[in-house]
Amino acid sequence: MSFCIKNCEFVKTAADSAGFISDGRPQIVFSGRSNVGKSSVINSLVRRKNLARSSSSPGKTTNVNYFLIDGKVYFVDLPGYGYARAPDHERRRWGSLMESFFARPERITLGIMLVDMRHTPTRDDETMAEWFKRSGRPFAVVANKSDKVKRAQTDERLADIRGTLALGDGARVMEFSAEKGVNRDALTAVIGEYIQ
Ligand SMILES: Nc1nc2c(ncn2[C@@H]2O[C@H](COP(=O)(O)OP(=O)(O)OP(=O)(O)O)[C@@H](O)[C@H]2O)c(=O)[nH]1
Ligand SMILES: [Mg+2]
Repeated sequence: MSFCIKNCEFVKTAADSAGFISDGRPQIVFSGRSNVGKSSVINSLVRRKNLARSSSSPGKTTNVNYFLIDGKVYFVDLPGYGYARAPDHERRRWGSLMESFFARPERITLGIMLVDMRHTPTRDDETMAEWFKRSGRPFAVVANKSDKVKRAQTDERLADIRGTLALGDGARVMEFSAEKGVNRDALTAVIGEYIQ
């Protein structure tokens, strides 16, 4: 399968819980640190260069952005976290936005948690993994930027990510490269399992 066969579009940005969408369509929820490649991964999955980026003008990056794919499934771009220079009030805003988002976990069809494959997940990543675990909803960890990792280090990097995030054996961790398209079809298939 593939996404965005007919059309995909940015639908809205939500600054608080009043703006969250709950219309019964499945929602694939992407999260990760600032700069990890959330927008790039979404663009890679829909095979468009600019779908996700086009909506992320400054000031909107700390909101929840919704994209509607072929009229039937939402890709939800959660605001990036862990930006070192973010002012305190922005960190607090991020925290309360996430709290209200995860307060209704039944909206989450599948979580896609992105980490940078090159690095050990940060404390913020661990916190994010906790949000997903506590939600009780299925989620997969996607290790992006695999094109920057040497082949010989793949297993070690994936094991480190699995260990640091304390993921159970059943949890899915996959390497990915939005830049090179590595595992694009595999991730498309994983998402496909949840939106039939
Ligand atoms: N080498 C490499 N670079 C990547 C990959 N994916 C994204 N990037 C680069 O990483 C940078 C950040 O990508 P974005 O997609 O904007 O990241 P983001 O997580 O959406 O960032 P924010 O929205 O600011 O939180 C860009 O310079 C991308 O070109 C990848 O798979 N490999
Ligand atoms: Mg982005």
